Amino acid sequence: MTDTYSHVVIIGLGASGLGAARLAAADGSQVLITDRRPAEDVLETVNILPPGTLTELGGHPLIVLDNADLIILSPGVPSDLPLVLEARRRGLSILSEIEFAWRHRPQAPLAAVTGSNGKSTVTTLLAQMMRTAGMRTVAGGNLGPPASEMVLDGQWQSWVLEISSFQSETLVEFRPRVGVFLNLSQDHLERHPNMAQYAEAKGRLFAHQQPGDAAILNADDQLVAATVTAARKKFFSITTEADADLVGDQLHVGGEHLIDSRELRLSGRHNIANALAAALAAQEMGVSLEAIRETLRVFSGLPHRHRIVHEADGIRWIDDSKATNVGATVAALGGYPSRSVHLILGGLSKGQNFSALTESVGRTAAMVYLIGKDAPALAQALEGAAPVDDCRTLERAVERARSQALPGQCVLLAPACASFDQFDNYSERGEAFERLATEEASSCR
Ligand code: UMA
Ligand code: ADP
Repeated sequence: MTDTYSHVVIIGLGASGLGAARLAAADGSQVLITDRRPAEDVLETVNILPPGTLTELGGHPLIVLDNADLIILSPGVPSDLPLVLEARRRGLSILSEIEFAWRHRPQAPLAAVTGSNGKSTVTTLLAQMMRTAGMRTVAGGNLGPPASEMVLDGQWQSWVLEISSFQSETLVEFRPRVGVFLNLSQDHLERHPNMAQYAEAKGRLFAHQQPGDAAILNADDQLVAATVTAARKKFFSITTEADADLVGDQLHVGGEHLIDSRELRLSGRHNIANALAAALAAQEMGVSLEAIRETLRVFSGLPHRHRIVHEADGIRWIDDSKATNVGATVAALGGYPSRSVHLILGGLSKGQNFSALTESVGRTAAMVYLIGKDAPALAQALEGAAPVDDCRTLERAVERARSQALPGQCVLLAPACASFDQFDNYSERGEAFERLATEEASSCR
């Protein structure tokens, strides 16, 4: 039975805040929602709030806490926000939106997926495996829809949630039956003060698991493998023997043959790791090996994650716009021959140190084209590793790559950066890339 609260204050009027407001209103709570943005910027969302919802916009005055008995945080709200610090000082209950939602369905079988990269892919793949096995399963969380909207929808038996570090940072009792930790590389250091705290935020997902639960961990990532949890640990690896592993081209789970990697529709070695992680998690959720295999034979991945979007004159154009951190770009470059990639990099660094790019860019890049605000930091990190052309815009980068690329090579957008300096989001950046690649190619014929 969910705790009921009389006065709920929600911080942040985005997708999660709106979902939480609807769910709290359905519980019968009086809801107040506060956003730092002024009314004119959030009017559209205000208009679809449940009737009777109070709003405090254009800032977060402490007075909103006066009658509150629960504070719900949107993921984008940092836990050192003065309003949150004051709520803590007053001893008020504080929950993240994801935990607020989970507390409405704590008994429903839940798999939760975290890591720096591959979360959306594995969340979607795992949910698809469960559906192939006949389960009524929904997927959401960080990849959307917000968990609160999933609870309101209610037409399901089991769920798979993608959990970001922003969401796990403040988890209190959240307990997935199966937790998956894919990998850890630098990301979101604009929010987490250092790697240790970023890792700790991710690790909280496993903190309340019990021995009957399972933690699916990457044996190839030391920090991930050492995750502290009371759950049974199951390991996956693409380099060594593990509960799910790769021997030659063959994927195995629990000592049984699963599939030949050449049968997978997903490409890249990082996606073999994702397939193994999803397979282990699916088994723990009660999915048969046959249903896992069947799903792996048809699942072709999500848009903007290392997908070929155009091929002309012997040159492949690959959109990996979702490679918004160094780890994803290094993974993307994993399978390419020496000096064969025309690589487009740049955007907002999010506090990352780019030196980890040097080895793989040096090995695979024929040329690097830089775009966006943090191009100077990238140019500095890559000095001497590969020839660099500062193009500033994606348009110019595509034009330059088109003129330099040779048959047999590829043009890869895997920017290692966020897109917000020049685009609304990574999807818009990926769509622009595909459009420019196609237009450029046809106008040059
Ligand atoms: N806001 C405040 N005060 C603050 C900070 C933010 O009022 O101090 C307000 C903003 O003005 C804005 C609202 O909060 O109106 C935005 O809230 P939010 O940033 O939490 O975003 P949502 O729209 O609720 O979307 C969130 C996730 N966003 C973030 O974590 C930044 C979405 O993930 C997620 O899909 C959605 O919840 C549903 O669960 C996006 C994301 O970029 C895709 N995630 C990051 C990532 O994947 O790397 C973590
Ligand atoms: P997330 O939800 O964690 O951002 P996505 O599945 O959306 O993960 O993929 C984000 C980026 O990471 C894409 O560029 C994708 O090609 C890359 N990627 C996917 N899986 C992995 C992995 N296991 N290791 C490293 N990079 C990966």
